[in-house]
Amino acid sequence: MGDISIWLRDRISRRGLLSGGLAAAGGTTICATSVALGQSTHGQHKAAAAGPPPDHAGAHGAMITVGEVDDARNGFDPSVLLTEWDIGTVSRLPDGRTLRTFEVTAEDKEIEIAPGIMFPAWTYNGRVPGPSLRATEGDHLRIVFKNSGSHPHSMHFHGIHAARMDGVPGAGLIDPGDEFVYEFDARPFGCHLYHCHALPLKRHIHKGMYGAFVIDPDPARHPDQAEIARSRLFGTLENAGWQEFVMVMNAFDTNFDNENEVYAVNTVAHAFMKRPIKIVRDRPVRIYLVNVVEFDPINSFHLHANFFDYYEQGTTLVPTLRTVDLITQVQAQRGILEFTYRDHETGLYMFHPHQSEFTELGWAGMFDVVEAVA
Ligand SMILES: [Cu+2]
Repeated sequence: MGDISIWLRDRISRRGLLSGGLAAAGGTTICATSVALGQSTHGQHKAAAAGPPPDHAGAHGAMITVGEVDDARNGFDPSVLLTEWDIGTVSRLPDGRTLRTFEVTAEDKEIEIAPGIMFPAWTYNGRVPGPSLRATEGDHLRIVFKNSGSHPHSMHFHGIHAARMDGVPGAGLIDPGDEFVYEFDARPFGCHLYHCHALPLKRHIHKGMYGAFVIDPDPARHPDQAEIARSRLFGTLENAGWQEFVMVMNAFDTNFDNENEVYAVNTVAHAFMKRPIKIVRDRPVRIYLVNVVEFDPINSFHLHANFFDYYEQGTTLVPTLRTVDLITQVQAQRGILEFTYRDHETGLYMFHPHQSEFTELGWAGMFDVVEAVA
């Protein structure tokens, strides 16, 4: 038995898949192939479409899922989710302020998280993660939440709001068929999240009820750092210069043993290994990173061949960490990463957590740094 087979046997054994989960896994395997990179830095590993590679040893990023997830059936594509923001419906209040209204519906939905592996999710708007809500500091927000699911649910926002808007039992937790309107001002600016707060909490979160909630700084409120604030403000010219991506690090316990079997960014295992994220070399990159992984106490993000600045929770306009290539996040921790590949060669650059197990079970991706996007 080769190294990979031994690894796979041990993994299946430890995760308890043999006691029932393997059937749920639909026969899908995570198996060793040389990734079809075709890049000079990986030139010693010839591209292979499927099957065992001639050499198991040292194939960088070699262990990925085989086959394709049906994005159309899921109704969402992890690559599209990277840049898809829900900015709501905008109108004006009598006092001149912006009113931003979002509509979110909870529904049960079976989704495919890795080729052939179905997961009975609870979703916001039929997708996991839920819509990436984006507002501007000082907006008045109205989130019209309908529960079309089979269990009581809520939306608990990480932000500043009244107790009665907290989305916990007795304050916005609603039964199937009911509706609730959460209403509060968008503050503080930053990279936040929302999630269901029904009990048992770990089950409701892990079933897929979470999403990014980004509040852009209002440049007028930050005169000393107005230019930086404008670069963060969605829709400005300064913001358009950036390549922004929202990444929600999540995981799935497919056999309900309180351990995860599949890890990802934006739900689908190894999606960005198979479809690397295009980055134009000369334009800066900003990532809104949110960790919602249940059952594992910590997650992380490591960028290859580069370093980044980090804004913890996104609530400052100066970095809280400078020149790092790894950050760690517990559940609900989040932040903004900023970096550039301006001085690099073009090519494929990996990103992944530095928990190697997560990487092998689906959470890894590639940036494809190019001169220009065709
Ligand atoms: Cu829920």
